[in-house]
Amino acid sequence: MVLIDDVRIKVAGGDGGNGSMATLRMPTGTKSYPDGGDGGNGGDVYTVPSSNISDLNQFRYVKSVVADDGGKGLGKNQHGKNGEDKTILLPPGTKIIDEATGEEIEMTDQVDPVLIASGGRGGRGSHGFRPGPAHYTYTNEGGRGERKNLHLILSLIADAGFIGFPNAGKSSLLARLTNATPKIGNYPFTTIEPSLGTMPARRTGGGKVVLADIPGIIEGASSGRGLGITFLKHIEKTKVLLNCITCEDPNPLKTYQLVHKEFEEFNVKLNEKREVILLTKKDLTTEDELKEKVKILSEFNRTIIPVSIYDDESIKKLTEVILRNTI
Ligand SMILES: Nc1nc2c(ncn2[C@@H]2O[C@H](COP(=O)(O)OP(=O)(O)O)[C@@H](O)[C@H]2O)c(=O)[nH]1
Ligand SMILES: [Mg+2]
Repeated sequence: MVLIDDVRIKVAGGDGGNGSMATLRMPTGTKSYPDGGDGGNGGDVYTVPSSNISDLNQFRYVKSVVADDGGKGLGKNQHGKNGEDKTILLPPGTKIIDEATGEEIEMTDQVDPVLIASGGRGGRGSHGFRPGPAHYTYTNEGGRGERKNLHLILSLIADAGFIGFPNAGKSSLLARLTNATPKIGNYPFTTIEPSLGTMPARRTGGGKVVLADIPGIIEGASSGRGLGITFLKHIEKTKVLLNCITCEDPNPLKTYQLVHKEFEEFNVKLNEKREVILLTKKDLTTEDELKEKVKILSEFNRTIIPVSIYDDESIKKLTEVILRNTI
């Protein structure tokens, strides 16, 4: 499944029900009294942020949210049923843009629902109108519900970010652990924006952990070259960095230092961030070589996990470490 973080939907309040034009028939010779009830109001559409949701996948196929129409009024002055409201739960951080007006609302952590499209009012029934044909000229139609085209954009803040040089295996790990489908292979410059995926976190009762594959770090990124600032900014917000160094690397020490040199130039605080070193593609090396590389990197006092996308045990371990560091 892909992660949907940008979607266009239609929302509409329910239409108001028509008022009834009923007339209470009295015995012949006496006056008749209009007794038609009012139509019910159309339901409203609300949005409310929910931290149990971390994507916009609910709109993958369903592209519209329409509240129920109000029921029509009936004779004997019976009021039509009000249409039920609809509430859209959105992940915090979703920006809602009204395409017609450009108006923007950001779903933050507030708890109060925001009215997005109001329902039409129910039409007036004939009750209380003066008897006689004149009342037939009153309009009793229910009002139309408000209709809007909305653009929803979710800026996900990643809990954990894969960093490292191109070809280190970042995209493969993201694809292995999450619902994301990033391009795998040597595509260091195809995406400037990090790809994101969510990983279920059952421990927290259905919560999700957001992982980011942050495109290849290259020398000079901190001075604005290459992918530069955009991705370093993303790194800043994550709770833990997953520093990927491939076992194919003949000099993991130098690679580690280069990545950290970039951090230092951009923002020293990044060096204080929680970090796990992933020795990736461990299936391409021997036990002895792996031990040697772990030893070399152990001087940095970080957790080191050898992983391979082909080794379930290592993926399981990585999952646990990510959960432990992000929740
Ligand atoms: N043998 C092996 N190959 C891997 C592993 N992980 C990734 N690769 C390969 O390494 C190459 C680069 O992987 P990719 O995920 O695109 O790296 P990225 O540039 O860091 O995102 C691809 O050809 C992958 O198929 C692994 O665990 N074992
Ligand atoms: Mg990649």
